[in-house]
Amino acid sequence: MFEVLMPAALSNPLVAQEVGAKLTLHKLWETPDADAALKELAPRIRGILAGAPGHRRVGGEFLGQFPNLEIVSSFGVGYDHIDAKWAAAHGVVVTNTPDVLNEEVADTAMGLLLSTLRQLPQAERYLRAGKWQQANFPLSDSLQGRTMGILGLGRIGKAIARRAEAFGVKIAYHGRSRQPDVPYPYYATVLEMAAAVDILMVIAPGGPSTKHLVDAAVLRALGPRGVLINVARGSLVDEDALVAALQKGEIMSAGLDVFAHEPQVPQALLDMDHVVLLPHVGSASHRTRDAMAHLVAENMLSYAAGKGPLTPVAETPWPRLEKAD
Ligand code: NAP
Ligand code: 8YV
Repeated sequence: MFEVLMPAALSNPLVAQEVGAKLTLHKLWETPDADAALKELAPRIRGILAGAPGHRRVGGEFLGQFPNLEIVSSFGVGYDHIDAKWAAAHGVVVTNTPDVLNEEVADTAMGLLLSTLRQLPQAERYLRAGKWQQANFPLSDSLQGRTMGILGLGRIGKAIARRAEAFGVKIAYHGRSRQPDVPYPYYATVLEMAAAVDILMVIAPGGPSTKHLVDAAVLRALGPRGVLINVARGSLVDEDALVAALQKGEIMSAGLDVFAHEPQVPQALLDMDHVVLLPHVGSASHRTRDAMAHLVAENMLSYAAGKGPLTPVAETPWPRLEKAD
């Protein structure tokens, strides 16, 4: 029997329903004494259903408790909360939920960008406060005539680029390498790209290799008409530097779906009326969250049936690489 552990409840109930219908599923948070239950279950657990960022960190210390662990199936495409290198070194496959959320997150990114530039949330608050009776809402900035630099032109970055092009926005991009089949100008550093654009769209993975890629110097290079949109992870942006740049007018505005210490949002950002702040809702529609949940379950079920995982992450390719002697 393939026994699976769900350490914490996922926001979408489909995962537990679909996995629980076919495999033995242990919901740790429902047990009265989680520590005792963990000790007793640990040797039998072959699969773990993990939550999204903001949920508990799935590091080697946690995973090391399960001597017969084979697969961690995680809800979300970003897996910076999972120690995938530890998993690879211990023969554990990690899966995520790529592609099924591309269009939703790209829609959210464009909505956030338009909201930030055209001040749509502020205009709505103005109307509701009855201020329209006294005067029209002030004129806003515009998306037109702008150039967007995309930090991370991957699956979601490309879906954002397609949309931005349809809005008449020019595109540039930065990643670790130039993509030969991409028509947009490539910049080898974020700093050079920020100096050449007036929208910086952040949609690269989180984790140590991208920590604070957007720092004070990048924000200064983006300039006083510059707008930062972050729909990736809070860790990519130096949040203190961002607050300072906004306070000093070194950039014009920001639209943020993600933060350094979710669900905490710095008071300084909450106090600013010219930024737009969302509670990490990039993929958060019923349709897309159901598609993600289904893929989490399918990864586990396919693996347990001996057919291998559907969407393993890069660090744990499938079939497993042979170890060199
Ligand atoms: P993806 O297809 O893997 O694309 C990631 C892109 O980032 C690639 O183009 C990659 O290009 C670039 N990149 C990776 N490491 C980099 C580095 N160190 N420096 C510069 N660029 C780097 O990923 P995706 O599916 O588009 O998802 C991107 C991220 O979006 C996820 O990891 C997740 O954190 C975030 N996300 C957020 C939400 C939300 O709700 N707000 C929803 C979904 C996803 P190179 O390989 O050339 O560097
Ligand atoms: C998460 C995300 O799934 O996929 C990601 O990387 O950030 C989101 O889609 C969301 O945080 C789930 O709670």
